[in-house]
Amino acid sequence: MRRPTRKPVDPLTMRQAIECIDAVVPPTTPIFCDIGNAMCHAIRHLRRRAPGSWHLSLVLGGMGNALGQAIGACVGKRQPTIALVGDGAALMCIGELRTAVEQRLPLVVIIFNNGGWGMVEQGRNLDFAGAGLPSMLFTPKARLAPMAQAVGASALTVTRLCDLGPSLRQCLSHQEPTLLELWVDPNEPAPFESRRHTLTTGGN
Ligand SMILES: Cc1ncc(C[n+]2csc(CCOP(=O)(O)OP(=O)(O)O)c2C)c(N)n1
Ligand SMILES: [Mg+2]
Repeated sequence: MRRPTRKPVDPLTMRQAIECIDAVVPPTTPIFCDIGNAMCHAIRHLRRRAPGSWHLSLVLGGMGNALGQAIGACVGKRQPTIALVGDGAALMCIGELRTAVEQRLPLVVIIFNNGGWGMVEQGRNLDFAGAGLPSMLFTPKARLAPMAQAVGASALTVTRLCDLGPSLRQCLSHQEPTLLELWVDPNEPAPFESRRHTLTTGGN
């Protein structure tokens, strides 16, 4: 007997994920965002944030800052707080989650796992195609949910858009540190054309 052919499921995109986060997370809930492609989508597609609830550190543009900032804010106010972090940035700072576990903070860390340094990979393909630079994708892809569990946090992994809203609500109601790992499309371009224009022309 022939098996019915399954329709392939489209991969979750960062844009879809950010729009869903914006719809589910209350506008006054603080969101701290790291550097990377998810940041570009968040700048463009987070639309419901109340004044003072959206934080992005672009002073030096260093990766790995959002988790520590979200922990600090959460220690101060003890309210549900979100960190948006790429898989590359998460690998730089995931151990800090242990502090949130010890302090029992209502922190939700959302990881956008596209399997590498997506922003740099996109720049490499746009500006240095054929220049022989190595790929910025990770081999193998890292899995962040087990790392969160290893330091005592709860963790969920989501691969489909239809599961994101319910999983995010579950994390927000948990009142203890949770990591929500999203497996997102590694081929989705980030909307950073205007930034690229500024970098290549000096803004002229
Ligand atoms: C400490 C530090 N090292 C390197 C960079 C350069 N950099 C900017 S974005 C980026 C990749 C980010 O990867 P990831 O966190 O996975 O986010 P993605 O772009 O894949 O969404 C790198 C290496 C930086 N901004 N900060
Ligand atoms: Mg990445």
